[in-house]
Amino acid sequence: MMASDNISPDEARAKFAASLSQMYRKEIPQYGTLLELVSKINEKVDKEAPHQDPLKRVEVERHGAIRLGTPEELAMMRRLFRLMGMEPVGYYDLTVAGLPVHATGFRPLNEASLLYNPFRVFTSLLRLDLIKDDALRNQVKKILSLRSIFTSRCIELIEQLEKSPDYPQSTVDELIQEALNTFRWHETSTVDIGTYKELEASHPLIADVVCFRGPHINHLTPRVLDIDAAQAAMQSHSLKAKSSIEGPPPRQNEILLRQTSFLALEENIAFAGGSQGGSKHRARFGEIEQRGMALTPKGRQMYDELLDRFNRTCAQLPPHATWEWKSALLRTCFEGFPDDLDTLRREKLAYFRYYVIEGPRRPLVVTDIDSLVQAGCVRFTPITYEDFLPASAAGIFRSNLSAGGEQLQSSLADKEGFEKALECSINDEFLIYSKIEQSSIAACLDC
Ligand code: OOG
Ligand code: NI
Repeated sequence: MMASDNISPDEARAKFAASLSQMYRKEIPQYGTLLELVSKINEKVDKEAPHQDPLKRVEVERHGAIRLGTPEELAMMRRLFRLMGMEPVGYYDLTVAGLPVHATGFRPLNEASLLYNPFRVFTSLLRLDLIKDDALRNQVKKILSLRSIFTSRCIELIEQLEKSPDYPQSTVDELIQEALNTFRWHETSTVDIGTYKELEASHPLIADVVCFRGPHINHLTPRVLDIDAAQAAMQSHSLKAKSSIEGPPPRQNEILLRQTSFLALEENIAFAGGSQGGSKHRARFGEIEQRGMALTPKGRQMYDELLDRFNRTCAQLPPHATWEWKSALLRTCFEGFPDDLDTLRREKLAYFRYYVIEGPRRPLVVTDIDSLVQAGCVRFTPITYEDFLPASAAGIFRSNLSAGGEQLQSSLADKEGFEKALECSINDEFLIYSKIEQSSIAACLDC
């Protein structure tokens, strides 16, 4: 194969994201409606006000989510995603929210790749160790051991591309087509209705992970530049929007991530062993998100504390408390979180990227970046948050699963266990943002 036929992992990721989006649009027409309304809002906001990321990036920006059953499935998924330039970043423990899963986000690491296409996948793994009933756990293990979520050709291609110094377009195209099979929806469960009901009763999430041939993509999320407008638009397009927006309140300078979704569809499924129908499954939904700036550990701690205060106060509100009431409360709780860029920067609450401005004269003695900022020869913009939020993720999970299931009592993070399954370590999100900030500072000082 000639070298000119090679494509890059970034191109592979962009192609894969586009193919997946096309497939999901066919599977879930409401996702198409969501994309259209988001596009219109983004165009309008882009015309009216400047924002952090170029519209070209925002327009293709999506995240998806899958739920895996075994360590082997996770390890192979990691190998597949690596070929598309996506690495695991962040550990999300969802047991705190009563969900028997933990997760990571696969995403590109460097700025150029993020700009090219920031596609990311929230990937959770079932915590078999948390299924207390021995018989049930063994049954789950047995069912999962009988499935293979990747086609054998997909695995062959992964192995071939891992060894090859080349990245031929035709091989990558074939890999993408094979990989799509892993993410598609299967109407027929691999188990009979009795087993399905039993697993659903233990936890609806367990039924969703265990009873199908593969980890159907359960949502694809476009990025919107004004989530409050999008929430209203969803309602006027008869999409059953979740009542509240997860994450921080609206601000002048957006932080982290705000998310909302339309509720999971109730889909008819058929069962193995002859019984066709008889149950509905809720797993697949649509979500939108607005991304703000990445916070430092100090900023993140402040965010977590304020959100915690909001949740505690919310728990005391009467049951008829409306979303308007709660969102006013959320705003009040966050009043103490500075909302101007310079304070956020000086107090080291958020990460920034610094760049040199042509024109103003540099001070004779440059001691640090602040002296350059004060002299007006360096400016800064916030770095976009590229990851997820565990509390928001839990809220999204919960509003899209059928009610029921035993509540877990414990909060048992097991990052080590997750990394063992992954067969590599998870990247630290703070370190990634901090490196981007530091190298931009070094470049400005060096100038
Ligand atoms: C994942 C839910 C979490 C997000 O954006 O935080 C998520 C799932 O339901 O599998 O997608
Ligand atoms: Ni999501």
